[in-house]
Amino acid sequence: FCNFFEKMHGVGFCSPPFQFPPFPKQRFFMLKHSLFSPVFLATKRRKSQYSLLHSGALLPVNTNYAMRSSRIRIISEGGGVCMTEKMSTANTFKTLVSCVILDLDGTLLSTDGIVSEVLKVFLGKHGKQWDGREAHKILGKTPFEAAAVIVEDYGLPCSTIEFISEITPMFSDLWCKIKALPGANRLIKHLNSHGVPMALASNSPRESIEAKISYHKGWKESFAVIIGGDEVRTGKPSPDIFLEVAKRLGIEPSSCLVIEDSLPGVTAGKTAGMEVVAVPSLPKQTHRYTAADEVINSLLDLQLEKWGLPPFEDWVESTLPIDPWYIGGPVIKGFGRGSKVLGIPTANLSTKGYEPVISEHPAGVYFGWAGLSTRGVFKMVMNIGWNPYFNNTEKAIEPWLLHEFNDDFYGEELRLVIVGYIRPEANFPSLESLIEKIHEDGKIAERALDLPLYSNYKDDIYLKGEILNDGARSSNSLNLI
Ligand code: ADP
Ligand code: RBF
Ligand code: MG
Repeated sequence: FCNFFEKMHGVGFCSPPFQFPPFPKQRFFMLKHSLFSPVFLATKRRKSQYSLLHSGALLPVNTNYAMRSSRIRIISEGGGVCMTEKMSTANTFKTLVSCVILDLDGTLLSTDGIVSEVLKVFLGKHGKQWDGREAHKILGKTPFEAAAVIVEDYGLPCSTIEFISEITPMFSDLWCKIKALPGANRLIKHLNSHGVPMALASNSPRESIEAKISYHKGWKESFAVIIGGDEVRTGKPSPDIFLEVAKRLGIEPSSCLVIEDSLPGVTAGKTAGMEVVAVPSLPKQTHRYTAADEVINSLLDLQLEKWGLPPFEDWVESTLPIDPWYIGGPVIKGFGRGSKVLGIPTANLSTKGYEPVISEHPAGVYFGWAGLSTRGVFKMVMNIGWNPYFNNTEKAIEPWLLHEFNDDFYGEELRLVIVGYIRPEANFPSLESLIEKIHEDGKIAERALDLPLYSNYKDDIYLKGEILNDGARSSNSLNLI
């Protein structure tokens, strides 16, 4: 059992300040409590009274913890399973799972861009214009349902079947271009290396799934089960696909964790009785996902230990190393908000020509090195996104150079190499709390950039080199992680 706990949570029991001898002679219980997520370890003292020993995350000290709260429950006793009579009915804690079921389009693959590309061309031929705002209407639907929506909304002079037969070859030609979303390869490799069973459950036909994943090394072999929309009676939001996956894996639905980007997918997972993490693929949609057990911003933010799965071990001092990417150009005027409102100046770059690079990276706080042609190389922390506190309409980059300058440098060439990730973009209850958080981000970046892992990039020739015609050097590396 000790080994089990250690394996599941990647932590040693007795590491200070959690010294708690004598360990081996005790019987252990794994407990879950809504206040101390996710899991902690206890020994039984008397009837219904436990001593907390160690948590995977937050537990402050080894306190005596009586089973006074109705929200505490025993998940596992000595490796077996036992539930207390006081187990809460409130859905405030997360359940331990033993497998992960992944959706494909929009969850592992960045399919949205291809969909827009095809619809732009097709609708253009018919004198219509694809309106990106329609995207949410087709998200997560079966190909037939999605096609029917478009035929109807655009009043196309063809049947849904005719429409499908025209656009299917257009899609097939582009499948080789679909990139893995940031964090997708990292997740697959991690679960693989820990022997956690994985399945793929998509509304796409089985044949399209196979074709799409064939361009991604190691994916097909990673899934114990793959099920397409054409292999069950009804697609998502019906639970059929997920229930069939659970059956074939031989795992109870309640022990399955579904990861989904679309609303129909979330509904399907919940109806199947599974735990569901939503990773919305369209911006500003979080509020629609209330049915999910958790909503995260991107796969980079997935905390597997919350579900009793082995945690990622690649975070270094509150930062996640990413494959570096590059962006640059002359500094332009922004909203004039940075220094005036926040006291934190951010040197804005034009997003023109960089839209694909920017859309590829999830909204969030990143850091790296900034080169200014005549001034040198400086540490930098930045935000990518819509600044929820100010609710911008365009996704933008806001780099704050961690250095005091005596004057402005508008018009100067700024080059950035982005090497790590800190956190998702968030909203804040007050301006003060936003400012405080940005300063905290600055400190994290400042410290991390001294680690050899990140400091080596300070000498990257891109930061000091000649001005290239197109500014950006390489953009697609994040999805390698
Ligand atoms: P804007 O909205 O025009 O970007 P800001 O108030 O955000 O205005 O200020 C950004 C400008 O301040 C930059 O373009 C740059 O010229 C200057 N600046 C001075 N110090 C810094 C710094 N440490 N980081 C970023 N920009 C700085
Ligand atoms: N704005 C937000 O609304 N939410 C954030 O989480 C957020 N994080 C930031 C982190 C850093 C390191 C920086 C430099 C800025 C961040 N901002 C955030 C953006 C801030 O709102 C922006 O710089 C101003 O709006 C200036 O235009
Ligand atoms: Mg600015």
